[in-house]
Amino acid sequence: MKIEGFYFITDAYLSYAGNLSDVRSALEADVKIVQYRQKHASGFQMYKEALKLRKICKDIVFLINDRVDIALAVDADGVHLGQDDLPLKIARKLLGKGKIIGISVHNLKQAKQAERLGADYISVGPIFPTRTKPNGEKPVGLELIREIKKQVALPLVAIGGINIFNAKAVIASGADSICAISSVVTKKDVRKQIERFQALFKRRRYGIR
Ligand code: TZP
Ligand code: MG
Repeated sequence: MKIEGFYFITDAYLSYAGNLSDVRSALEADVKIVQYRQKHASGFQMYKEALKLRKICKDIVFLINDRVDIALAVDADGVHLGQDDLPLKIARKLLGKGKIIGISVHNLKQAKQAERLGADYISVGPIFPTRTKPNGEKPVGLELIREIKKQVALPLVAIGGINIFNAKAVIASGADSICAISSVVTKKDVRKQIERFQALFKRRRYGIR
């Protein structure tokens, strides 16, 4: 698959305007991939919200974080898995070949393994320190993006501590896509924030530094 530009992830706790409004703004900013991420809700609540988001994300890629069951229930386009979620092989068995599986990696070894096991894309992070995922891994830095891009052919989404000021360096390191949560959803004008990131990708597309 091809991933380029801003990758949107929901965060109902950090959000100023709420998930539904944020996803609408992301669509207005021409985002082509949205991930519903909700770590603290019941299956019922997740199902109801994911169903709503699936409906408004009908023309773009809509993924569910962690939960293969919710992805199947709302006919999402796939899932995004962490290293401690269901094994990729099992998720693939449950979802079938037609669905997208993305996986979070924190080092080169995991990136190579993701490719070997048939992931559709990888996310690499946290690139920089972040408070959004407090118990997450240590920051991996830009060097890991360059290293992985040299050795792994999968589309790469960079995540973690990315804001409009450091995003240019992340893109220059070879990231196909970037995700920023707190620097986007905490703001009043989510669309405008995302458009600033999108503009950086447009510049790269046209070879402007
Ligand atoms: N995975 C790695 S870092 C992270 C996730 C979900 C959080 C990113 O949030 P922020 O606010 O953009 O640093
Ligand atoms: Mg996970």
